[in-house]
Amino acid sequence: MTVHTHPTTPFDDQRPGTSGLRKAVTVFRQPNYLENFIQSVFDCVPELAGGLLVVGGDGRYYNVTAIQTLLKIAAANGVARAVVGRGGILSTPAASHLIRRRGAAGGFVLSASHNPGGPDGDFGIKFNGANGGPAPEALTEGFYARSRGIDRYHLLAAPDLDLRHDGEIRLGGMTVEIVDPVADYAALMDGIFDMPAIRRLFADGFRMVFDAMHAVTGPYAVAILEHRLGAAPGTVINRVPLEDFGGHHPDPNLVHAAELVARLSGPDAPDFGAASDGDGDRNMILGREFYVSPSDSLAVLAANAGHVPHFAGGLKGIARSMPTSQAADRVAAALGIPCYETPTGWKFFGSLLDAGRISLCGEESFGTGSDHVREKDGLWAVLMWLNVLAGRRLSVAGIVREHWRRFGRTFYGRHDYEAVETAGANALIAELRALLQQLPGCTLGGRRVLAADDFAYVDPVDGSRSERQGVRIVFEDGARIVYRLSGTGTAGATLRVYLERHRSDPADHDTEATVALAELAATAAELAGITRHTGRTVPDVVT
Ligand code: VG1
Ligand code: CO
Repeated sequence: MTVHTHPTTPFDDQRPGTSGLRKAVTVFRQPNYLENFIQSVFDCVPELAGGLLVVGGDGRYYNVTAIQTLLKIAAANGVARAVVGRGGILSTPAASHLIRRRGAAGGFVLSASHNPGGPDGDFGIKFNGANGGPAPEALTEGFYARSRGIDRYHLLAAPDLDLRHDGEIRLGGMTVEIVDPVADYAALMDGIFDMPAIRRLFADGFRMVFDAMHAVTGPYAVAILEHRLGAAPGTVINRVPLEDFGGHHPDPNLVHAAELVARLSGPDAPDFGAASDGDGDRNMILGREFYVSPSDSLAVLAANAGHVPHFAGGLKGIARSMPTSQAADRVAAALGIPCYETPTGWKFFGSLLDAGRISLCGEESFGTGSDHVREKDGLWAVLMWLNVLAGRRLSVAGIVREHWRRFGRTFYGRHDYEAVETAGANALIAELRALLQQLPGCTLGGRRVLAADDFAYVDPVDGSRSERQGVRIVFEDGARIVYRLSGTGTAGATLRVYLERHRSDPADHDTEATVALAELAATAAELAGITRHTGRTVPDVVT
């Protein structure tokens, strides 16, 4: 087996977005496209040579093909050992854990997360560093810069490997170690939660449904929920990972997890429902006929973390992404701990977690996590809820309603306008930016604007600065409107409009969120000229 150096020419569209490089499969299949990006990472991370590398993906179409190429490039770039999930499978949180546990120099996670898969779907590749977390912005910008000047890549001329069985294989100078994707992750969960209490909860007749959406969490959820915790066989639905996720979006929200939502309604519904996404880092939490908004979930888990052995010493701090509701801030204030506000994307939580400043963090986009890994973690969030339910022996709705009585309810909604024309979306944001200075003091839809800005973040640990992270309008009554463009979409632009409003009076708490936010939504649409710029009158998805 010999190393070949292949000449290549750059592509100009390899800038990683919110969560790595995400493109249509057809884009990734262009000759040298994958090779260029991977080689760019190796050129920017010299520690990989002679080091250990973790590799796995969410099992979508092109996963194994890409891993074969990746391993040959890794071997040609001097990686000493690659740890690969059996069959090329690793959930994002499990990959993060393996990187940390094995002291790896980094890892590649091959996934386009909640985007649809298949030959006409999307693919993605993300590099995580030695702390197990997504590469920080400075590094991903470095990958991009390198990709624009790349003129060669190194590849070992070798046959494809059989990744179906645990064990070790030599690939040139590199050892490939194939491991059970679930074992280490399940052991980590055992050490975090009060598993006997959760086991007793199930033994006492508690029923749940977990929707793996034919994505990566199926094997993890079966092993942990059904085998270790004694949930009834069949608790995990859509449990077999499929290359095209059965033709669905593996996106856990009320629209795409319709089967789960239907199961949780009706008199015979189970007590608890949950779903995860393509790569296993998201979570949606449902009670019987009850939806927990992700922003509330973060706040409720923070307020109840004392039931979980891992947090027995208390929480150090909480962080949330800027568009996530301020419900968690109220809990942090009550606990007397700091609450940080970061830009969208998990990479911004890494330095706070590494520095021990926060224990819990979350995003409105169905992402919740803690210091146990450096990614958001879907199954962990489900176990966290189960641990709280086992400790409190209340219904999901009971816990959330009690939380609202104590802290007030923060009504929350995100309106997504998907695949709109890029020029119109950019113009909309540009016009909003131009308006910002005039807004404070104005009255919009009956509310006075207190402040308006384009969110800029200075990392309190390393001082790095990130600009233009979302247009934010804060009203005197605490309500907010936030606008930003997605960094994970692959067709045109996706406009996200985030709305929130707080109500203390319990008499208001039973209002539907869409009703409570209707005025604010109208204000947001009018102020930004959404119809004028996008031609749309209603959002595609409301979460
Ligand atoms: C979206 C979410 C963001 C999340 C990101 C990755 O990004 O809004 O909160 O971190 O997806 O999630 P954007 O730029 O499209 O709004 V995942 O599950 O794809 O790793
Ligand atoms: Co994901």
